[in-house]
Amino acid sequence: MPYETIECDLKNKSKELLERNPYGKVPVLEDDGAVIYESAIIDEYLEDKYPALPLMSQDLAERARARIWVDYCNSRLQRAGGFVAHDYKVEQSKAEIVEYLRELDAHMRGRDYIAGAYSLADITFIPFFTRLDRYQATIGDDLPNVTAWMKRLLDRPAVKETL
Ligand SMILES: N[C@@H](CCC(=O)N[C@@H](CS)C(=O)NCC(=O)O)C(=O)O
Repeated sequence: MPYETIECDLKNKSKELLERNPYGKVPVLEDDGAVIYESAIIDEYLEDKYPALPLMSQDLAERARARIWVDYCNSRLQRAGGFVAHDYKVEQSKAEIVEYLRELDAHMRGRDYIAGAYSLADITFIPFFTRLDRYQATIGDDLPNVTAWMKRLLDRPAVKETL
């Protein structure tokens, strides 16, 4: 690290992007000749590459719990958010987002982070929290535990630097 950032025009995808990611999506990480896509897999790659700064527990069950929440974020919350952002099944997807946020609020009661210590699972939710407008989502007084968690994440110095 640090890595050079290259912006991509997703409405006019470049040959460079399509050659690196057959899904034609960002992010893509290119590192020492390795090309890696899918954000959860990029996260795991960086976790493996930089063990001095661990963002996954050594405890196997806690690692599995963290991965379950990564999957929850990507296959539910972000999926529904993506539908809203792309004007597809908007009302149904907004209702799903409300339901997921309620579930998360119940889970976050009494917790600082989603799966034990701060981990890749918490990090996975940050892009959703920073794009609430895009997903037509609101996180208000009815979701006190998610509100507190979101603030806790967005207040972290390393996260602030990226906003
Ligand atoms: N599952 C993928 C989703 C990536 C994704 O949907 N990226 C959006 C931008 S936030 C994108 O590239 N959209 C362009 C498209 O779908 O054509 C990941 O986590 O990396």
